[in-house]
Amino acid sequence: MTKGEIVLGCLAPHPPHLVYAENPDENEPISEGGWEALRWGYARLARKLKTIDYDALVILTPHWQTYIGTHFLGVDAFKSLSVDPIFPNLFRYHYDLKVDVELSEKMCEIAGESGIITKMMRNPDFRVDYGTITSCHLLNPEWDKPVVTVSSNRNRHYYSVEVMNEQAQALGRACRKAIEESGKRVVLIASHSLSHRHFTTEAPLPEDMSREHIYNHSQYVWDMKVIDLMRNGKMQEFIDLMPEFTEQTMAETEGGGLTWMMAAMGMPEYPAEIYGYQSVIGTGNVVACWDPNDVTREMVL
Ligand code: 2X7
Ligand code: FE2
Repeated sequence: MTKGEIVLGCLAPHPPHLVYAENPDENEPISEGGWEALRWGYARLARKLKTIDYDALVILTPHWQTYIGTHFLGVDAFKSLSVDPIFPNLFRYHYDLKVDVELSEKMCEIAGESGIITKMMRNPDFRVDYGTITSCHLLNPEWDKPVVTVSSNRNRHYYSVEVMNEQAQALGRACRKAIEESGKRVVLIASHSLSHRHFTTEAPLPEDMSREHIYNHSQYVWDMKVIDLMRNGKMQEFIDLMPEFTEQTMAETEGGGLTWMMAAMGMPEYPAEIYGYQSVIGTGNVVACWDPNDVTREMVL
């Protein structure tokens, strides 16, 4: 069997606002648009994905939180209505997705063998989290590839960002080994924002762009610092700075997505492709990807 590989890694933020702004058939509320810098960036990355041959999307999301170990989706398909608990006014999405259970089981098995506490999630009525739905919708609106969602273990809350950072790297290395043994070509997704201070009140019209801005300047400066590290292929340095960045900006990196993805990809030293940066209700969001292929890697922004 040919060795499997990670063919792309995407940092894909999941504010449900971005799906709302697109007005896809699957989502009930109707908008007048908004957050174009992110949506146009996402559309360009989605076009790149169409040019890549891959078997499955594997996503780690901070909105599936597990307190004992890391869980993996373990049912062939999920179909339901996802209503965002905080923004039901803008996200009521009818999803219908397929899962690569074979790959999911392999990752669960190898992670378990490496000492990580794991569990397959076999409940057919499980409600898939909106991080998975939003990032996957924006990267692949056709939903024509199977997905594996990996939960976010709450190491950061039980212990510290430092412990999260170590555990997520161990999980990343285990997932890479599982992907290689599976023989599959896989796209990884770290589903989250960067700095994460929210507004405390919402604009009457959620898509009123005259009200959208980063929460404060220090959050912005931190976001630019870490994007600069991405651009310059200094991901080990970013992972080393993760505790400071995450604590000072309340960053959604706390769920482990980026740390997991970078460890799985062997801490890239090549530049990330940057597709767009914008705030959503004050949080900082970048759409970026790491393309291990020197021939197809581009300077986007
Ligand atoms: O989950 C989110 C998020 N990460 C960022 C912004 C807005 C809403 O939800
Ligand atoms: Fe989030």
